[in-house]
Amino acid sequence: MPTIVETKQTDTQIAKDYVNRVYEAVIKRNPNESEFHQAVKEIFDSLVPVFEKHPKYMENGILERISEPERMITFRVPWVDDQGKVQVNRGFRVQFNSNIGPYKGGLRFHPSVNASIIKFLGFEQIFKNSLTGQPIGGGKGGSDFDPKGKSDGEVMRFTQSFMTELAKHIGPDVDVPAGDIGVGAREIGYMFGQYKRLRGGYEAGILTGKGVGYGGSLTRTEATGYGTVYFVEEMLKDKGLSFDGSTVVVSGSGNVSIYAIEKATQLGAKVVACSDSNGYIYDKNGINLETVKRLKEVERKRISEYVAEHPEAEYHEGCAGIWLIPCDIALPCATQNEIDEASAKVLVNNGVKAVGEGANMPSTLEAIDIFHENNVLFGPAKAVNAGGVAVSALEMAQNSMRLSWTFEEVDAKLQEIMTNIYRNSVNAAAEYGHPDNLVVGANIAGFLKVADAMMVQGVI
Ligand code: NDP
Ligand code: 2IT
Repeated sequence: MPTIVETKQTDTQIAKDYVNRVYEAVIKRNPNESEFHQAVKEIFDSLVPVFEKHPKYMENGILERISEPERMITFRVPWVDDQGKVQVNRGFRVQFNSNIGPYKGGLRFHPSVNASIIKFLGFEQIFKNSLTGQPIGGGKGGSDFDPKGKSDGEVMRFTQSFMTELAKHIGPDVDVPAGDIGVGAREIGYMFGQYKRLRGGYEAGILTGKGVGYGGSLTRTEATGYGTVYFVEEMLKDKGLSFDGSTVVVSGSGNVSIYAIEKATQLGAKVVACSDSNGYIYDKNGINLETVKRLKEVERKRISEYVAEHPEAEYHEGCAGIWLIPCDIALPCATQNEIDEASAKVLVNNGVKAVGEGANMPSTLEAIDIFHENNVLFGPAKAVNAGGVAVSALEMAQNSMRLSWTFEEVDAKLQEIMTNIYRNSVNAAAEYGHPDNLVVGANIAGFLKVADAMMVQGVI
């Protein structure tokens, strides 16, 4: 008779072997896609306790299925620049999982975009969207087009060409894109116009992040940044801490960063630094957000210009240096892998108490280990930044009902959603034997809902 302990070890080993086997198959099938491998590894490793407890998911091939996109579309995007020269970019849309709702996720326009980046983002989106409690599946898309330095006319011609192809694959009940890096109100407006023209009808729910004058939701612009701060405030509250009186560093100076800075400041924090891909500013008195908003949202200028108006502030070349600044709370809100092991160690040595990932996968796996080993409160991206897509789902709901809620109503719903995500992640972490590990908790809580839907919908 095996002892109980021996049986338990065997179950753990079976679960680990399963996860490792499927992970190896993912690597083999998707060579040279390091970002996708990283996102898969983080999630798969968290799920071992789930397979140990519920072998039915292994028997049903859930991991094999969930890690293979339902559909991946790539397409040519030709357009004509201001000099009359033909340019060609590549467009992508990954429709990763639709078991709990239509594919939902942003579009990224950045020269670094490739299949690996789109797949890591789409894979993460499955679990993030599940965590929101809203009926939305996982998708993501974008292009290697670089909006930087392009005229409005060039951006319009590119996005119209992009949408002309994408329109064949999306629909309000099929796949609903939104913004991400390089895609904001201007790009969504052009894409909405082109889709409407192609369809010959007004399908408001085809995109989210629309202007409030034509079907957009109040609070969507603020949602990711505000939601990030609401989530981190919950983490802090549990340990008797708060934003009030704290020193905060926020990387990036785009949509997520600006509204994270705004909400953290409203809650009594002093945000002393932010950045763009060229460098960072340090303003020991606290960043003047009105200047950053004007420079970035209106004038589309570099963050270095800030110091011309605020001579007391410093500008430093190189965006990674921002993590050298001592702070209580770090909110990486720019891009993937912006905090590596070395930066994580500096943050820890400087006494950071909490890290909340406003961007997608901003910390490397090694950096996350450093935070956990040093008892830093760590909020993972798919939980922390889920407020953006959650309000996108609320925008879809309002479009379906043909009505609009007030800013206060949407903000209250956002706060409730972020608190629920936090609680569900904490509870799942504890139930599956990793108390206080929100990476494990968020991954498990997000996974279970999708896996259960996959179980009852048959092998598809
Ligand atoms: P924006 O395009 O509005 O801003 C991006 C910011 O990050 C800019 O300051 C940009 O600097 C900087 N940045 C972008 N790429 C790099 C890079 N390779 N290296 C250094 N800095 C970089 O994008 P968002 O604010 O919308 O997105 C930021 C992050 O948040 C992304 O990871 C995105 O996936 C994630 N996210 C966004 C949501 C949303 O609702 N918008 C929802 C959930 C997550 P520069 O201008 O110089 O390029
Ligand atoms: O990464 C993300 O969650 C987003 N870019 C927002 C997606 C959305 O559909 O609002």
